[in-house]
Amino acid sequence: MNRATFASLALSIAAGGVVAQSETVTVEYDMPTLDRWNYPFNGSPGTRLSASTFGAVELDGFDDHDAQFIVGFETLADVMSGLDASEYQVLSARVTITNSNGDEFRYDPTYDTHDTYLFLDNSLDTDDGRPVHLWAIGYRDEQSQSTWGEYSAFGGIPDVDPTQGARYAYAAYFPFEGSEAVDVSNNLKEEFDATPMAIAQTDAAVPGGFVPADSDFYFDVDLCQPGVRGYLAEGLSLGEVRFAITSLHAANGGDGGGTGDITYPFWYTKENPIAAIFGYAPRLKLTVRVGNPGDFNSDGAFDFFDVSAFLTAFNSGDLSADLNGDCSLNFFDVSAFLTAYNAG
Ligand SMILES: [Ca+2]
Ligand SMILES: [Ca+2]
Ligand SMILES: [Ca+2]
Ligand SMILES: [Ca+2]
Repeated sequence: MNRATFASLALSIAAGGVVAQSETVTVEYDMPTLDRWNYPFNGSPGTRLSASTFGAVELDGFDDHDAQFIVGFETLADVMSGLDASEYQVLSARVTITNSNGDEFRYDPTYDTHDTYLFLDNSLDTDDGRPVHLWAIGYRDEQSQSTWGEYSAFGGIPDVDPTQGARYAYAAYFPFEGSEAVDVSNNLKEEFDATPMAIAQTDAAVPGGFVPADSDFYFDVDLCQPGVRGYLAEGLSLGEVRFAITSLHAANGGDGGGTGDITYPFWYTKENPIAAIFGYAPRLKLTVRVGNPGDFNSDGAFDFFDVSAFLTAFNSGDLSADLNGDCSLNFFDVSAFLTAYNAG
């Protein structure tokens, strides 16, 4: 965002409480401002050199999604914070992470339903490997994004000792638009399926095959899942966008305890010196239209070119024209555009 535009945005907010024009901003961060291994038995949550994800499958007293990885990206310096969530229309978002361990876990690019985890030997799984999920974050016990961070305590009083249902910040999804964030940490015990906002994809392995070390996995956020755009908008309004990453690879060996070979991934954190050198830390690329979408081409003026750009996007099925956020294009979007345009 150039300084002049930023100043005029600020002026228009001061004047009327709403931004009377828009700016389309792409941010690209090669490192998070927050990352932590969100695991109950972890004395150094924010400073580990890697964060594993695995599941405590069939273990009472532990969350199914036992070892979670939390990443956050501060956007304050690039995207104006503090606006109403409706003033942020996220157009695309990609999170990328890189595994540090080689040939220990298998790649699965598709969702596995909860019933496929019923036996630890994976005998009910129809495709080898387990997917890695990207989720929103929900908070319990009065915690929030504003109070809970990289070095905060793991959690409070568990539902079942020693740690089940205790984590302050949990992987979450929104079953329908307008829903509260629902904890997915125990979706096996509670026998439900939840759709993540993305499943990790990589070009470095074939589905079912072992993954070599230092492979990039990217999550292209599905902005059409209920609640996802609202969640990202709220993060941008707070000045930081956060995600939870989980997988339900069985917790054999290493961090996960027990015997046997490690079969789950480890992800580089920003604290890892190798990650800093080679660019393996969690990354985010996000494009958002900030402000009044009536200024559809984000040039600061409301004129014929906005109408034309909107109609072109609308007619080509481009979801940037989906102004009411329901992922379909129809009369309601035209109406929302005209309302926004006339307010400009
Ligand atoms: Ca699968
Ligand atoms: Ca599978
Ligand atoms: Ca314009
Ligand atoms: Ca729509």
